[in-house]
Amino acid sequence: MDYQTQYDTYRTAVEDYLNGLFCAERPYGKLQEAMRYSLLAGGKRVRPVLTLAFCDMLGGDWRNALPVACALELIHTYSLIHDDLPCMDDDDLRRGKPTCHKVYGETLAVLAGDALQPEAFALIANAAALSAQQRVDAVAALSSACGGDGMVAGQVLDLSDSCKSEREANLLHRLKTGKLLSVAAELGCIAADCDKSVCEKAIAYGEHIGLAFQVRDDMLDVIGNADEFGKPIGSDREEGKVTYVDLLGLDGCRELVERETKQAVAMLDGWSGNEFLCTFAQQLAERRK
Ligand code: GRG
Repeated sequence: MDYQTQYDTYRTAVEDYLNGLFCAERPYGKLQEAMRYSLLAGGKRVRPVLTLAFCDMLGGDWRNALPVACALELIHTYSLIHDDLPCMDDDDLRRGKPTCHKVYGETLAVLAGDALQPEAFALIANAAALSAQQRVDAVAALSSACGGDGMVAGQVLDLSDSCKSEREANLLHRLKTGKLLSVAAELGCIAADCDKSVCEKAIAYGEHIGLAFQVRDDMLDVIGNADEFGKPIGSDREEGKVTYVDLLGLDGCRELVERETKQAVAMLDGWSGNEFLCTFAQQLAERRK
């Protein structure tokens, strides 16, 4: 199977799974609608695809990993809804569409993000094809990645405007962006029932692509196309953020993305069937959206 067909196979399975969530009739106004609005707004599904691909490469049945992969996408979606709020980045557009609070108001957007978090852990708790130990391991990995020593800590650093050096930027982005990408790989290993040494290499792959992903994001904020990127170009600058482009220049950023991508690919050495994940890392490094 070629790379794009494999990506589309995973991505379609994720879309179908997500599409089946929060659609029962409920007398809670527009809560479910707001959750689905952001969940089904056309994300690239990078994180769940990564989970499914790791599970697949490591000999697991990737379909069994769908609940944990989609749990991660619920967490990612909550983080985007909250990040776009007026009290955080105050963005009107995400993926080329009005942000959740622009459509449903601030209160419901906060609550939609709130609801997505426990719902994510419920998906894992109820993942029938995984053992009790696998579910506990997945909950522990995901909660640690998105919690007070993970993505939320990265967001606090980002909003505190304290990032002035490459070292500070690395810590911020290792937490804010890197944690969800490395846990994506780790969840795939957990679903395939791998031992710790395998998980460690997968996590390292996720950390390297995480940094490359963020640096590329900062580059696209300068050299991207607003229609493709889904939000206005230059928004980081406007918000007064110090980006990797400020710290390293565009050429320095290109070199860093290349180096991190190579290091990510090196983590896959020795695993048969690693072609998809090698190409995945390279595609992220060259992405335009
Ligand atoms: C609110 C606790 C809290 C955290 C927010 C994820 C995040 C932290 C902020 C989003 C802003 C941002 C630029 C984060 C860097 C990571 C990143 C590029 C996220 C966007 O992920 P993609 O490109 O999004 O995978 P899609 O739209 O494809 O799902």
